Amino acid sequence: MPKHSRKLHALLLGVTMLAAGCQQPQPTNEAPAAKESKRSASEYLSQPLVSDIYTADPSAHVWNGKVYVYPSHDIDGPTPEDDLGGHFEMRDYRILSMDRIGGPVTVGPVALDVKDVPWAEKQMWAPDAAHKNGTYYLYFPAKDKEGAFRIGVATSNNPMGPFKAQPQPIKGSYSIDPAVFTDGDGSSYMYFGGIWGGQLQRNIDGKYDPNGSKTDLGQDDKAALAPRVAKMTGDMLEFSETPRAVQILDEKGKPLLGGDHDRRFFEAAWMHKYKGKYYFSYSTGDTHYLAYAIGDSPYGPFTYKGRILEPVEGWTTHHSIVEWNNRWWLFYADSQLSGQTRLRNVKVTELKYNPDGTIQTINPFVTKGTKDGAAH
Ligand code: FUB
Repeated sequence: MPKHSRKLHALLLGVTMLAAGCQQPQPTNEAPAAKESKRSASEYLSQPLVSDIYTADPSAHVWNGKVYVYPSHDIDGPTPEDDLGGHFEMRDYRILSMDRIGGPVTVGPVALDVKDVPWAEKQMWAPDAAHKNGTYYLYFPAKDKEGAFRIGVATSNNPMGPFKAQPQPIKGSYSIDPAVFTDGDGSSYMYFGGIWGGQLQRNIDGKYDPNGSKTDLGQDDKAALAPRVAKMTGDMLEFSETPRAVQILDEKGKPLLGGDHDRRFFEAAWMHKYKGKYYFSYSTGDTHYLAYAIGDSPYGPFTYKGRILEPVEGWTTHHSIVEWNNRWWLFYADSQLSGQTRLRNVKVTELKYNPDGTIQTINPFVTKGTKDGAAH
């Protein structure tokens, strides 16, 4: 980018973030502008929540009136990009907090480092968190010493950490992207799984097969690989049952097929409840949509309803949905700050429902008639 347009880009970014009430970009040794996005800041629907570290996969929660975001902490590593996500080499977690959406964002110190997780070797991917009886639980996937993804849990009495990891991963856990949902009756459920680099296809019967397929089942005309759900034990540290398959059905009640890349589950599960219905949402991975399906029970089945977010800049798309101040918010991520798939930044925008409970699809870029959903 020529020098003058780089300056204009920085100016626009600052102005837009100020307008949104967000933190201004800070100079940093972690976020070099090695490659910048080709778009100007004003073309994006919303602006990065923080720019002094790279963040992705935002799992947001509202606790005691404050908003906490549990993201992946992206770093620039040496591994070349591949289809299995080897270039996502994250080694720790840092948590974000804000008193209000659109307000200043605090970036916490390291909350959990891979070196302090006895069973984990590398790749601290998308985490989530839960809160019960004064204890905060951080759930995270990481590769163990055999190269298999497992899901671990760490606890703290502070939502920002530091967290102390349990010595072993959750028994019976595998694959990636845990999302823990607590229902109105106090029962908690973990949704998880991801195909390709997320290894769901290498854990068909819950046992890791290092020689399994690299991508999916390779059966386009059969039911797609299903994400998993398991009820948590009362102490939130284990599964109380063998994980079950989460069925996502089409409008005729048939499971979505493996070849239906525009709609089938890939990774990044999230669950929220709206007007008594359960909304299971997820990424379609190689087609880059955030999609959702609605059901009557936390176990499903869920019927596919449509898209929440059109493709963002960057390969991955991952999100969470929370209610704050009587409105609903979509936390998501793109690659605006770096222009690189592996160095992402989290964002937030408002999510709206139609009267029939369907979700209005969001375009992450500004077109005529759209504006920054976070600027309130
Ligand atoms: O951030 C690493 C992986 O990329 C996550 O676990 C996936 O959901 C995708 O965002």
